[in-house]
Amino acid sequence: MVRILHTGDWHIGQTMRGFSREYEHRRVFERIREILIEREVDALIVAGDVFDSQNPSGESQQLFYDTLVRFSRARPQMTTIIVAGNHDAAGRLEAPRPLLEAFNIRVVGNVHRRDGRIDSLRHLVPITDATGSIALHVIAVSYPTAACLPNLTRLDSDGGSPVIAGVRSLYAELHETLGYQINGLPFVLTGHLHVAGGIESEGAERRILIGGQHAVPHDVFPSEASYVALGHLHRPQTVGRHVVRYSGSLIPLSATEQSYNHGVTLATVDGASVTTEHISIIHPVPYLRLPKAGQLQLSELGDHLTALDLPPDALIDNQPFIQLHLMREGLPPGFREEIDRIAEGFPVRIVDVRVAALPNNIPSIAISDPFVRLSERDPEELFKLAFERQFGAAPDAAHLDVFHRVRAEA
Ligand SMILES: [Mn+2]
Repeated sequence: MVRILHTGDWHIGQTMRGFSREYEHRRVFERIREILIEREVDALIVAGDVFDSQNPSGESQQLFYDTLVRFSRARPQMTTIIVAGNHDAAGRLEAPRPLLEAFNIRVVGNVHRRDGRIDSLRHLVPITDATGSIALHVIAVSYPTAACLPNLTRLDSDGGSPVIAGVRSLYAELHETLGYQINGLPFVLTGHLHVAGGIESEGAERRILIGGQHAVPHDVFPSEASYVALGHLHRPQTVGRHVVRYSGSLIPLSATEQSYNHGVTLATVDGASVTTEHISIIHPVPYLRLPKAGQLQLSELGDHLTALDLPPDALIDNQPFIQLHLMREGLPPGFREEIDRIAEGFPVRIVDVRVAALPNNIPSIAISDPFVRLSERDPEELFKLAFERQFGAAPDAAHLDVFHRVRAEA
């Protein structure tokens, strides 16, 4: 039996309206360290987007390596697998490989090819169980850039997307080439990409483009895989099969993620049987909606902040994040500055401001409102206006969901 802890989309170094997330990262990493011990984890998979930026700061890199050492000391026998996401710089992540391998940490930043053939052993990571014998393999695959995919012109063009065909061929090639080394043992795949909910997303007519990338159907992963550990989408979810799963992000990285049940996934592989469990991780800092429902007038903001009754001497790291919902009526131009002025005396961090929707019948007048600058508008409201103008009806929940995902990636 092998216990795998699957996480991803850490986005170390991320800031929200200029506020550092380091304190939250340290807290959730400490929780993961406890889980590694409590659940006697054999393998830790970090499925991409370790850092928020291709050029992470010294502080971000220090937090990352400090965390890896702490995890490694907590479970010395554990193997750690890290793959690069689209936010990571492949070469930078792979640079300390010799040092990391001394800690039983394997990093795959890229798909490595020699003379067009995949360097498959770079992607193969054997995992030992509690008895010390190899019980499973991880085939580690990073975010598939165009350069990672096989020569697309060689692929059969059956009218489908060449990117989907390329990703399918990449996983098939790895599975095929490594068959001998896997030697009948279970194997787990990793991936950092957008996997669509079902097979219907394939085919030219329903091809989905998200953030400039193709969504691939879940059947691009060989069905023999015991588990597929995915990164990229921040909501924890299974896709198509219960063993194809996004663990989701650890903390809300945008207002949209505020309601997500953040956490990690524990996958237990025992021969042919695979069970998965989502382990929730409590957000170390409250993220509050103000007011709890509806909207408030700007003039009421001070009273609402007073009513929160927060300890006035709270350090910045412990101050709650606030999403503010404001009524449109009577909102002065430059109201953002006014919000900051009111909030200044309170131990809060206002990171998201939303202004109530306009009445549906006057979108064209509202668009030309000279008193509200574009930067002061709520992107969701602008999307709704544009959608209604184009289609004559309000967007439904699925449209808004896609919009927020694209926005989060932009
Ligand atoms: Mn990503």
